Amino acid sequence: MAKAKASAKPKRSATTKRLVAKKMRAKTVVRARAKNNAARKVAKAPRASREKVVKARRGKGERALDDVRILDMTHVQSGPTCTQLLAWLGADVIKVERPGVGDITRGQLRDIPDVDSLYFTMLNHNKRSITLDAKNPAGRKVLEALVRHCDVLVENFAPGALDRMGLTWARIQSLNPRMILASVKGFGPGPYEDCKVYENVAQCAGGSASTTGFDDGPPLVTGAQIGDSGTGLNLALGIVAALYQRTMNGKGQKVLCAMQDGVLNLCRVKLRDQQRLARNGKLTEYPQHPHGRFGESVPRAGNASGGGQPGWILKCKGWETDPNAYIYFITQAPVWEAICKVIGKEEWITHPDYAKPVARLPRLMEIFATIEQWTMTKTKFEAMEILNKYDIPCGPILSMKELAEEQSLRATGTVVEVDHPTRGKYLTVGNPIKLSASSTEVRRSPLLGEHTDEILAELGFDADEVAAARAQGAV
Ligand code: CAO
Repeated sequence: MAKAKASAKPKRSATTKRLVAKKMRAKTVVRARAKNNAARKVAKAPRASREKVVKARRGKGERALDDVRILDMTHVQSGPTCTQLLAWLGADVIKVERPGVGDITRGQLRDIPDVDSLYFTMLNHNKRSITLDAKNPAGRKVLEALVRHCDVLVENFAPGALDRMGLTWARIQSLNPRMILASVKGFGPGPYEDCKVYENVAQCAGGSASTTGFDDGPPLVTGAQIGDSGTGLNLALGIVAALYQRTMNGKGQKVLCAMQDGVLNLCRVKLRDQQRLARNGKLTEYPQHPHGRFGESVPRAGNASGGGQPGWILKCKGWETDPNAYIYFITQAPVWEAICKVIGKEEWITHPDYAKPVARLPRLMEIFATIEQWTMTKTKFEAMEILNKYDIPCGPILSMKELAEEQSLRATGTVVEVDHPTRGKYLTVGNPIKLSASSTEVRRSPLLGEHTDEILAELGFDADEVAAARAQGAV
């Protein structure tokens, strides 16, 4: 960063110097008073809550985001994935929920009556929960105290909902000019900006559904939550970038991640193909080539690889009864000779119709059918073992059951067993981002309002104020 030249600094007059010194003394007094007040609060608190107050103080850099406080006004999936990641990176995430109601997912897809659903628990680890009614004046007071207290406000309400709670950007900035306001919305500015959006709407509007599935079938949505969790990831990155920029300019800013944009970003290769199709009228690595027809838009390509190395999903031994006895097989050009040897088609190594990648393009389906004759004689794991010896890129189709039982994923903390006071033990997906100096400990999700008293005390509300707010149903 460029530093201002010393000579460029205007010289101070004696009066200015006196005023500056006075200001500095006043600042020191205010700081000392604040410090004493905080110390008094800790000293006055009973031992157990004193420990909580001390614990709640900002961290010491053991985790990447130890110093960051998040006001988490997210619900459902997209926003909660973002704040869960930030919590895993060390941020103190305070989740605000409506009294008696909470995040709607607490009660959705329940597998145990009256117990927080896996839907909720698996998206809200390592957070604290405070209940408050943002539309009640006493609740609003708490909310505004939280805005002053936190570094980032994350929300994914329907468009306009935050404003209706009184938290316009202007109000947020007047309360805390350093605040970063991070939002997920379905669409960015444009014709659909006011629409409510769920995962599959984003997949359809972002180009994923029109390019997923087989040519002779309808558009398909994918199981991966690219609209929700994908956008949550984008938002987390935006927040971290805004926090970094704030260290340089001292200012907050808005971060907006639209789910349509997030899905389209993940479908980048299909926009690439759209332009190739427009130029050449065909996509030679697609299964439609050379026998099918291409229209004006990128067609659904079944299981074709999205890149320059053709691939397909092939049956393995047991496919008749096991829906996941399949392997993804890539005919990577540098290992073509090895592939031919493994499947017993050595003549293809030099045959003019098969030797070069371009010659193979019109014959890909025939080539994969031949390779499949070989994979069908092996289980997917046997095939993996053989193919990997020759560096042939391939991957077994793993079921959720297999992933849940995979010990290597347990060892890395990618799949974690968590204990919960009302549901008992369950499995979750841990932090997919591994930092060497910021470890992740996955802690259970909070019960509804579990930390309300603790957080109100941290914000400086005394027992009478808390009782009054509670009597009004504000917290
Ligand atoms: N106190 C008082 N009111 C609260 C509150 C609190 N603590 N928390 C929420 N509310 C209110 C909101 O103010 C809003 O009220 P109004 O609309 O009357 O002002 C209301 O609860 C509901 O908010 P919502 O419209 O966001 O919720 P919804 O269930 O109707 O819609 C969703 C859900 C996801 C479609 C919508 O929030 C949305 O489009 N979000 C943006 C896109 C997104 O993130 N989608 C991902 C969803 S995961 O698949």
